[in-house]
Amino acid sequence: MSSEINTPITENYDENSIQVLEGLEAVRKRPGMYIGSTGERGLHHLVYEIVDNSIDEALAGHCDKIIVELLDDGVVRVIDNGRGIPVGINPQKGIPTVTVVFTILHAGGKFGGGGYKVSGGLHGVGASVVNALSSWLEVEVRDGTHIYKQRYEKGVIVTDLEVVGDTNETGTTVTFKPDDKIFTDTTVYDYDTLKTRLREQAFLNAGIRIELCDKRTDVFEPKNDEFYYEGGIRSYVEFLLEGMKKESLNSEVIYLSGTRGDETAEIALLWSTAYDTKVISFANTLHTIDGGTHEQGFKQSLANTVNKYAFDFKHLKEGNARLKGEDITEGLVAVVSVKLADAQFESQTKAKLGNTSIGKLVRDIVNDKLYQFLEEHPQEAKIIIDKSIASSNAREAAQKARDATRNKSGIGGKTRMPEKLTDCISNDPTKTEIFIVEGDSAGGSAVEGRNSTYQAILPLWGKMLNVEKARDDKVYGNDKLTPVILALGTGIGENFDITRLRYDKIVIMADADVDGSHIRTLLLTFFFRYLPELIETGHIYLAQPPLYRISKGKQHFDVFTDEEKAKKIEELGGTADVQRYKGLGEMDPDQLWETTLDPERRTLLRVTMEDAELADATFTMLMGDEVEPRRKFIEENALFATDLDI
Ligand code: TSJ
Repeated sequence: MSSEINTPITENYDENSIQVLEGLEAVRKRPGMYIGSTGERGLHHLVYEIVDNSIDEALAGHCDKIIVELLDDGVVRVIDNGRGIPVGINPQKGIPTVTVVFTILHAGGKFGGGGYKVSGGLHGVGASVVNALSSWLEVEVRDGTHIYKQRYEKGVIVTDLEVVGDTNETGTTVTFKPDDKIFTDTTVYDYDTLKTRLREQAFLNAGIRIELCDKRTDVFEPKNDEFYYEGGIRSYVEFLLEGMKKESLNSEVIYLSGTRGDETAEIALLWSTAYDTKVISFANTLHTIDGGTHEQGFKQSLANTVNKYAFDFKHLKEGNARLKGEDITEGLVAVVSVKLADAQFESQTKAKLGNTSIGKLVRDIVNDKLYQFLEEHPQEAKIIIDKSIASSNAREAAQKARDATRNKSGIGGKTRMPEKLTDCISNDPTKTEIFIVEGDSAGGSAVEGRNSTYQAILPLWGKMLNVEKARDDKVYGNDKLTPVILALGTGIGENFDITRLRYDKIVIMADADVDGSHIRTLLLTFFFRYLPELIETGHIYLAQPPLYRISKGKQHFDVFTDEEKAKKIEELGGTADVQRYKGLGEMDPDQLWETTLDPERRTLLRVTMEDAELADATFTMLMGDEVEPRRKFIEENALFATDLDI
């Protein structure tokens, strides 16, 4: 396409008009090529294309407010308070620049030399595409003096750009109606889809105010949201954390940023109590779902920096293994946002960044500034490193458990059973029960007292674990839980297969004292982290051994709490014999059967995911480095235990 300098404007215009029609005709013929799809996604994409232009204006420092309105009849309006799309005649095309923007393919943002430095894959090129795919579109430009207006239908100019009034404001308003001949699936906008995207844009562009307003008269309730985040991606990380319903391990979000040439990178991160990792990355505010050089650079340098710091400051000793990337990223919540002039996107979905120079910038920033942060915040550094070490221990222990419980004899073979298991006779997994019992003596009574047809007994830990000594390695670091996995038959991790579960009910049976409570916490945490399916499918239970036997004459009542005790005594007229049950270990087999094992008389509590999550949080607290909450927990529970000992 050559622009011959000396050709008359009119001739040029005709030539261009033909190109215009051909260009926009191509968009209408193959809309998918320009907006990805003509389904719901494509429909929403039209809004993003338009809003992106206003965001570019904001990034250039000329706009701080963007409003998106959903109107009746599928119409959308986008309003900004920028400088207004230029209305002067474009020297190359001989028509107003605003008309160029809406009628010539790939013209937005980059025209006339006054365009923006930073432009993403599709940024600022989409106005003409949106125009072509709209049954009508109107643009209004306010330049501080006049209000200009132009209307198009299916991309074709139907009115010249004309002055329709005066104003002392500046800005651009675009109103359009997506063509239902193109968007045949649906032309109804989903408020929440737009909300999510616009909020994301507000996080990525700190200080821009973006408002979304549902003005459709047929919607159930008018909706309105405004997004404005002074903290930018720092706020984003806080928002993500809130959504995960987890707590931060760091006192505040760590923020790192840097610029080299026309490339900038910023990173916000913290560690949470979660076990998964949430890292999301953006290039020129486009979500790079498949990551790319920036995200990879971040993860690499994060692992290097934490390791370097850990060795430099003797958290790890010479000869210790390096912390693995996956252990360092456990619980990590991070947003990586880069801006660069010439973004190259790879992969099928065009959602993976390919530029190598930005990867290097990110690495340099993390290596430098995160290290510096760790040096200046030794307490935060210790939290991060302890978390990584705990993750590493847990991962190794899980691997051990997996190896130990792998059914080596293959399909149809007999699975090795743990030595201490006293199994039941039945092998009907819809009727059988296994009681995981604390301590050998309780195990002995349970074996004698049970119904051997369908009740199996597995005693754990001959001698109970001491709360304070039961650190991670005691729980996972050796093979203490292997018998449980072996007995259940399901395997663990990638070998997990619930159809091989050997029991219908898995019952944790522990005393109502501090050690019992610890063992419950520990087993629940174990199930929660490694066998959550068993909780989700309702197979895990807690036995409720009674606390007191209340007798009056020949009548006996077992009660489980102090409140029940008081109530029962009152019912019996204020006087009764009260016998306190000692620990499970001291019950005789008959008592154990009557109170805790017999389905007719016992109370079982089915464990929910919420219960287990709570146990997990308690466990983390107990195992963590913070002495104060642990001491408090032990004290409170010890108090409860002394109460029983009266
Ligand atoms: F997509 C679009 F083109 F339709 C569109 C553009 C839609 C909306 C709602 C806003 C915009 C837009 C464009 N807002 N602000 C601008 N700014 C410019 O186009 C502009 C203004 C002045 C100068 C200059 O160099 O003086 C340069 C530009 C690119």
